[in-house]
This record gives sequence, structure tokens and C-alpha cells, in this order.
Amino acid sequence: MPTIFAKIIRGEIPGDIVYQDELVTAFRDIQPQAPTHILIVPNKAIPTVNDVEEEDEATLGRMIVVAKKLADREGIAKDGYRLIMNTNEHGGQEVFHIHMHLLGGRPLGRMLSR
Ligand code: DGP
Repeated sequence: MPTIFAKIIRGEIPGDIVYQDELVTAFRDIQPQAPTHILIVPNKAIPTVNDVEEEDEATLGRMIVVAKKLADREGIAKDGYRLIMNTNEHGGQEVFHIHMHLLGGRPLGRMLSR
């Protein structure tokens, strides 16, 4: 079954896409937790970070490069931002198509709640 993210990448359901190339797609999170909350997603449907393979290195590197470009475009690069990839239950992963959250636009507080 394709995930909701696979459908957004393929244009089958609407998504606020802010960037797309041959390896990755980025779109705004539907439940933003900061003024900037963008999801950077590989076009290849990899369920979790545990499923990443060596052949995915270029794609994973591209995700960081795109995060940097989008942070600059959003005007949050200087003040700073956070990149998050959640994995499985303890990581709080809800959508099983790996994605990197780009969050910024306000102070984000501690990395983890105590
Ligand atoms: P995670 O917990 O790391 O798996 O984060 C999943 C994120 O995906 C969560 O912040 C909400 C977002 N999300 C879920 N469904 C949709 C959707 O249909 N469209 C968009 N743009 N975001 C979604």
C-alpha cells in the first residue's frame, strides 16, 4: 500500500510542495509545530531509517542539502532550526515513508522533554 507521502510525491493527492527533484520532494507539514515545518522526503518509499541501504546514500545526502536550501529560503538559517527523523514506536514515527522534519521560525526549546 502506498503511503500518504508517496501519493503526495506522485501528485495523486494535494500537498503544499515547496521543492522537488529527481531524488527528493519537500512539502509543508499538515500539522505545523513551528512557523516553518517542512517535510523532506525521498521519492523512493523507504519505510524507516532501519531500511536504508548503501545505495540510498546520495538520496540521504540530498535531503540535507535541500534542508539547507529551504532553511535559507525560509529565512531561518541564521537564527537556526532543527532537523528531525523519527523512527518506529519509541521515535514517534507515524508515517512509514522516511522523512526529515525541518522546523524553525521560533526558539524550539530543549531537544527532548524530560
Ligand atoms: P512522524 O511522526 O515523524 O512520522 O511525522 C509525520 C508527520 O506527517 C506529522 O508531523 C504530520 C504529517 N502528516 C501526516 N499526514 C499528512 C498529510 O497528509 N499531508 C502532510 N502535508 N503532512 C502530513
